[in-house]
Amino acid sequence: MKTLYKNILSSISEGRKLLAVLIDPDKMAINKVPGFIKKVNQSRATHIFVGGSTVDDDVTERLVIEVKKHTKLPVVLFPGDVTQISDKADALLFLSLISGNNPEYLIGKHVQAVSKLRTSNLEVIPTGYILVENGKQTAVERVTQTKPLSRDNTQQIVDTAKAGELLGMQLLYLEAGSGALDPVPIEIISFVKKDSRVPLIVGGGIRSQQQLEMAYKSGADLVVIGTAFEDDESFFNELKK
Ligand code: 1GP
Repeated sequence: MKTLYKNILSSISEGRKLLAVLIDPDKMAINKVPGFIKKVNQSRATHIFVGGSTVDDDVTERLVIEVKKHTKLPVVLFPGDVTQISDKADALLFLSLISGNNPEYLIGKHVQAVSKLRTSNLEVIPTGYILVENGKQTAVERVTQTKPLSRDNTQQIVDTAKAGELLGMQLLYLEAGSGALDPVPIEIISFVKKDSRVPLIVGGGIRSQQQLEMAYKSGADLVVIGTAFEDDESFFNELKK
């Protein structure tokens, strides 16, 4: 049943905020999965995202299978590349990097993905992915050869998000980049939220409960956190159910 997007919409209408724990298959050994997922299950996390900028073939699928053995939370692919698409997950963020001008990440990779998606049961969710400058170069920037949008040009970010919505994106993702020095500024989150009608995901550089709450308060519907859990799993203790 393809209910993930519907569930996101119902959560928003009921005022429930969502939290995704991001697992990078490149950084998580399979034998660490059970212990890690146990902590995820005890936390307020509502989704597990799986993906990374550079991941070897088949690693993602093995990880997804192992994760699914230990949780009922939906597993959503957040792929850095076509090779990270696995039928074993529940859904796929079909990311279009609308902040950049690289056709490969606007449409090229998507065309390559179709032969896999045509025969899969994955719920495919078109997502406008917007990279916002954070103070240092991120993996997304390096891999996609695109520049992030300047954090000083809020209007450009708001217009980019709106253009994504008008193109039919069902989600918008404001991304500061994995391990960002500074998360997406709260004013930017709030302006984008006010101007758009689709659910808003925010991620990159969020390391504290306070930053998480600020992101929610300014309009994020779903926050993604990866590095903070990779660096210190005790962060889960602050985010208990
Ligand atoms: C990265 O938005 C995600 O693509 C999460 O970022 O790893 O900094 O939490 P962090």
